[in-house]
Amino acid sequence: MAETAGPDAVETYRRDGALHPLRAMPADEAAALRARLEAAEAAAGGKLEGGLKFKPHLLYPWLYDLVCDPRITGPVSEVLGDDVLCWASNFFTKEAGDPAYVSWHQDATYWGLSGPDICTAWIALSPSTVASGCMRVVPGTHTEQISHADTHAADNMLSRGQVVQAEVDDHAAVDVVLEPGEMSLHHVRLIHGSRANQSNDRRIGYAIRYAAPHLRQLYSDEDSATLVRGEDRYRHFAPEPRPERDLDPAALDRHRHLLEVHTKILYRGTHGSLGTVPG
Ligand SMILES: O=C(O)CCC(=O)C(=O)O
Repeated sequence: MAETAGPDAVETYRRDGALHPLRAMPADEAAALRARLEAAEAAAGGKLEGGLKFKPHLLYPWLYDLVCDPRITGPVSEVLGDDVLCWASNFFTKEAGDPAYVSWHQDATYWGLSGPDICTAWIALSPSTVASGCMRVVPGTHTEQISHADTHAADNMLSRGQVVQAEVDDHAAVDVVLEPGEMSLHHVRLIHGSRANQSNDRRIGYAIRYAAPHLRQLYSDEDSATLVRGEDRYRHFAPEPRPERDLDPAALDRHRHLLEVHTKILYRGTHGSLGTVPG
């Protein structure tokens, strides 16, 4: 599998703030990952909710290996630079017929990071189609940060139900249709969202947030990230070890602390919560 986003990729990403579709792995590998996720969900008693939604790569070694996979980090490094940290990851899973949606937003809004050198790789583990509520992006909207309003609306999958305070031209939006094993890359300031899942299969996307190591966390003295490519000459983020096995107790302990740190960052000035981890 090519570890590159292909010719013109950097130019396209700079212009549009997004690149898609890119093949990250063969479909059968994506199916195996989906089966592994669904086994983890069955063991957890349902979807990875609450604290398990936060940086699950620090709780499941197979996700840690995925965020480090050169077939993903290679294309990411072409747009971010040779040195790449994984700052966070989470699943966006919509059940078949699920009314859950994602309002128009820019990721950078509540993350507290000091600059825009952050790129999400969104990996499809099931068909992400117009019917299943694929991600929709508005190309070229990544050039400025716009303020957001918190709605906390029911069925909105975002932490605060935040929505960008600007008129979004629906006709300018592009559907990011992906087959299992394909991925998209999007810029941290790109306006994007998604509609409900009207298909009869789950829509499972794994969003991995990659950042350049020169960035700093502005909302907390403490933050952490995993070096996935190159070197970290800045050490602004504490390193994160690979979990030894699914939900191993040492990893759960470390994760509980990081969850508290991130709850303070993401919900600064509010009483929101990212939830808790079991155990
Ligand atoms: O999965 C979706 O529909 C939205 C994903 C998203 O908002 C993100 O990756 O930042």
